[in-house]
Amino acid sequence: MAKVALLTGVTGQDGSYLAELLLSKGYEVHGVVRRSSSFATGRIDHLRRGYGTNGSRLQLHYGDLGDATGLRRIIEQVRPDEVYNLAAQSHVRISFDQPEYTADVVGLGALRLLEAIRDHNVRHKRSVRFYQAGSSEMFGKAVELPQRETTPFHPRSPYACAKCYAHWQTVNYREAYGLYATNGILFNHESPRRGENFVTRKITRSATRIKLGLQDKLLLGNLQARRDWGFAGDYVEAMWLMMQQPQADDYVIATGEHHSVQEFLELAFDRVGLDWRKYVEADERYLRPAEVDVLMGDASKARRVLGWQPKVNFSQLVNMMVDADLELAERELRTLGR
Ligand code: NAP
Ligand code: G4F
Repeated sequence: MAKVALLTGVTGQDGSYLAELLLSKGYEVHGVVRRSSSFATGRIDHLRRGYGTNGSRLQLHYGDLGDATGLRRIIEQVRPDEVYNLAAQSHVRISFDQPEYTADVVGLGALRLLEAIRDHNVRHKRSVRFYQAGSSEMFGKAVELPQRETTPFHPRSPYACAKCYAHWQTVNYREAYGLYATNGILFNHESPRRGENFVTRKITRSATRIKLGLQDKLLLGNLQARRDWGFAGDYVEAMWLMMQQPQADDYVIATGEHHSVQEFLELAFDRVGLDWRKYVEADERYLRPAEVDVLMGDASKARRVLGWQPKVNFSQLVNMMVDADLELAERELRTLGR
């Protein structure tokens, strides 16, 4: 019998890579999508093509992390073996504009799923496994560098506070009810599928559009912030590995290197043969009320226990994203008939 996985956030960057990975492993995959006035399934359409005719094992269900009844119904219908909670209002800057909504979806959303799984397990004598998409943002104001599983949290945004709540509820359900509930504490991970308002994708999209004359400048905030950037495709493998262990636990997933936003800019613009200084302007709208200056993770526990390590390095990641966005910009140019 194929294992059954349920993914919230299946339409997001990580959801799309994880769905691909699980399908390739023979899973039956179910995804939760929220209703919107236009389709949000662009990242997973290639996995759904022919559904109903060629037996695709990806099925979608309307649901929302704000709606506990709906989540419970989906879990009852799908009867998953593994639930990956990837859904979130995941933009840190925007969480300062929408703190209450962010806390509801990110913090209480995780609790709604945990409660639904707890009841489902008791009712059906099952042991559904739960993965919580935790974030290095929880470390926030660096107490130590690199950050590891034992580093205390010091969240610096409504988003990070909500992720801390979800993290501790996940630990609590493991300890209180014996749930197989695991926290991945993932550092920044990017890809050509990254949302366009995160800094890496904003840079690669702009550099390539500027190169082709589709845009003339790029407005950015703090260029000195430093992040530990990896490739999303590598990071979803770590999520799956965490869910295959005999015991649930918490793991940091990171590359162990940190680079500034400016270094990312330099590499991306170099790749298309441009000098970023001629095009980038500072815009205080992109500054945050509280900034996280530096994040860098120590993933030695994941390496030791899960046998996980990243395959794509920083410059390969930048090049992969620039090359994909150059193709996208060329398509845009053709659509404009230029
Ligand atoms: P993403 O691209 O922003 O995707 C977020 C997903 O959540 C989308 O599918 C979105 O649906 C869905 N969603 C948002 N609000 C929802 C709601 N109320 N109910 C149901 N679904 C909702 O994020 P990502 O980069 O893939 O990240 C995946 C998870 O890992 C997130 O929880 C994020 O906070 C966490 N994380 C990410 C990173 C990173 O560097 N990428 C690092 C650490 C942790 P729509 O498509 O409809 O918007
Ligand atoms: O790309 P960012 O928006 O990512 P951030 O804030 O690090 O959060 C991402 O990674 C977290 C893991 O650590 C996830 F939990 C979270 O969901 C998300 O995926 O910003 C990175 C840095 C920040 O210091 C920001 O101030 O880039 C700086 N930055 C400078 N100019 C900018 C911009 N960020 C954005 N989004 N847009 C700018 O114009």
